[in-house]
Amino acid sequence: VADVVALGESMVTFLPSRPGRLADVPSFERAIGGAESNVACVLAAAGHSVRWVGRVGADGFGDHLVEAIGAYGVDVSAVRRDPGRPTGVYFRTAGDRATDAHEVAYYRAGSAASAMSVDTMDLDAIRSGRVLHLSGITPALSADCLGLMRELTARRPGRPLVSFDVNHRPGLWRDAEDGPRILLELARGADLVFVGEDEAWDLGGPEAVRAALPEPDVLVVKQGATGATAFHGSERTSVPALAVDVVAAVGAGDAFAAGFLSATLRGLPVRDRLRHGHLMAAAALTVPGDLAAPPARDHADRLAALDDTAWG
Ligand code: KDG
Repeated sequence: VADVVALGESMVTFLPSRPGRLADVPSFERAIGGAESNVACVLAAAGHSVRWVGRVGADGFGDHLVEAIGAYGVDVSAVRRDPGRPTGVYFRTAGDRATDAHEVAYYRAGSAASAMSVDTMDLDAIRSGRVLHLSGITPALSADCLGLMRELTARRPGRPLVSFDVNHRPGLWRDAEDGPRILLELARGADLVFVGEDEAWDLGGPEAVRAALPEPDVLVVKQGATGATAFHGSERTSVPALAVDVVAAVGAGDAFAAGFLSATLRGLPVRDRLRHGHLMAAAALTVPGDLAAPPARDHADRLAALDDTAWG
C-alpha cells in the first residue's frame, strides 16, 4: 500500500530565462509543474512510497512528465494517456522578489487532464494509498473533474485519509463566484485541509473555514513568511517560518504539504508536522522552479527537534 496517492493535472512548465514581462522574455527552460505531483515528488524524495494519478496526452510532453515524475521514484503506472487531447503546459515570469507578483499563462483548456472523471479514471488506484492528496485546482478544470472530486471527497467507510490543499486559482474558474463556494464544499469532505491565509479570506476568513469543517479535521493555515498555524480539535499550534532568501515562491505550498504529510504519516506531533512543512518549503523557496531536493530525513529530524529558541 502506498503511503500517499496524489491526483491532479501536471503540466510542462516553462521558466523564464530572465526577469521581466511575459511579453519581453525571449526564451524559457522546460521544467515540470502540477501542485499534486509536486507533493508526490517531494514525498518520494523524502523516502515515502507515493503514486501520482493523472491524465496526460499521448505526446512528447506527456512522455516527459511521466518520465520526470517517475524519476523521483513516484509510481506513475496508473497515469492515463489520451490520444485525443494534449498535455497541458504553462509559462511563467520570474516576478518581483518583494511582492511575488508574476504572470502565469496557462495552455491547459481541453487538456487530457481536464477529461479526468469518475468514468475515465481508475478509482481503485486513486483510493489505494493510506492518504489521498487532492487540491482545489482539479475542480476548476471541468465539470467532469468537479464530479470526480465530489466522488473522492464523499465520506465513506474505509476510504483513505483525504488531504485537500485549497489552492484557489481564481483565473481557472469560469465563474469567479463558484470557486470559494465549491472549495469550501470539498474541504468539508476532507480530513486534513491546507489553506493559504489569503485564500482563506477568499473563503470567508480562517475562523470561518475552521468553523465550516467538521471535527476531527485538521486545518493548516499557511501565513507565508510569518509561519503556519494548525487547528486540531480544540487546540491551535503555530510555528514560525524559517527566514530564507526567496528565489521563487512557486512550489513552496506543495513542499509544505509534503513535509506536513510526511511527519503525519510518521506519527509526529503537530508542532513537528508544521516544522517539517517549513523545512521542505524553505528548500522550494530557494530555487526558481517548483521542485527542490528536500533535506535528508535525519537532518530534517535534527532541525525539527531543536528547541523553541532556534525556531524563533
Ligand atoms: O503549486 C504550484 C502549481 O501552482 C504549479 O505547478 C502549477 O499546478 C499548477 C497550477 O495549476 O497552478
